[in-house]
Amino acid sequence: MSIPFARREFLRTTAAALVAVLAMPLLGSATASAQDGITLRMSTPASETDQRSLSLAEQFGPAVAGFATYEPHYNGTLFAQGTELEAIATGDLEMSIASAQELATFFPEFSIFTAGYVLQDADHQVAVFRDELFDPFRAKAEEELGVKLLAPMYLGRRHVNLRQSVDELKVMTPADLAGVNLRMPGSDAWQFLGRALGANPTPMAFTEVYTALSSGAVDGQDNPLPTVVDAKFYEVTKQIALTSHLVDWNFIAFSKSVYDSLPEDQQQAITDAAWAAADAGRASQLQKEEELGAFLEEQGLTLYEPDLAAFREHVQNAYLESDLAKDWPEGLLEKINALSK
Ligand code: KDO
Repeated sequence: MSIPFARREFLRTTAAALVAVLAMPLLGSATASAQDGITLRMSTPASETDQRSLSLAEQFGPAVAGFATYEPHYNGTLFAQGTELEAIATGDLEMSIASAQELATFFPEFSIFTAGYVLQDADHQVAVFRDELFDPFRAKAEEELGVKLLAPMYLGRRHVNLRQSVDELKVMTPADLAGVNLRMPGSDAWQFLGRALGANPTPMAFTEVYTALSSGAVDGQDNPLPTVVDAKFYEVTKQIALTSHLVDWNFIAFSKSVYDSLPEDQQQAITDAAWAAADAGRASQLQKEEELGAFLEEQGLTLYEPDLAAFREHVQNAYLESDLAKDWPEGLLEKINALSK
């Protein structure tokens, strides 16, 4: 798969601009605060009650408070979903909760981390992130985009969440999703996953999904249970087919030029704080995933397990036969698989 022209052109000009930015003293990219500290603006489409937002606010913010002000912006109000990495690269933003799908729009090989049924669970994500196999990915994001990937955040097991009741449509195999208008986030990697599931994917920003579900503009969406609850999608849907098609993750993404401008002890504090937030967020998200099935059933939704073997086979074949897989480094899938316990 080739990089879309606009992204390619962006990377070419950004690489040149980065050299210039990195050579400059820090002027206003991380906005200087009154006491000479820096302000770290974090933009995310997630709400302030999302577990990743909460763990950053509770762990990261206080841990860096001695030298920086953590300033989160939720619900895509500062930068729209999918534009945050570009904003960090150009010096307009300091932090985001970035997805592998967004990184794949710049570096196609990241799509291996967006493929259905590859990452097995939260521990597997951490093992992959810490393994040397991840080093070239980290380096590419830093060197070519000016974005440091500090720590992996657990988003959770994505399932298919539909407006139709199970009497109208029961999803046991990918064939049952034929013609289903499934909202997926708006990038190629996400759209591919929607098609691999057997659905008809519609690109749409996260912040528009509730309205689209309630008006019937889409039949459904896919997200982990804690997101279905946090975004109140349960108010406008009737069922969840527990496909677990993607154990999804994000990265705490941080401006390399800001990071490099800080003394070593502050750099270390930032990295430690990011891991503390990621670890706390992972634990609470896992706990919510355990608990929320019962809550959703109380809200009147039907939750059930489809034919997982049929989904796994269909999704894995779609990836292996795709152009996406051509960009995956030789032997990497096997290395990722070997890290799963
Ligand atoms: C979504 O748009 O469905 C998604 O779950 C994609 C994730 O990568 C992440 O951006 C998330 O939204 C937002 O943080 C909102 O939870």
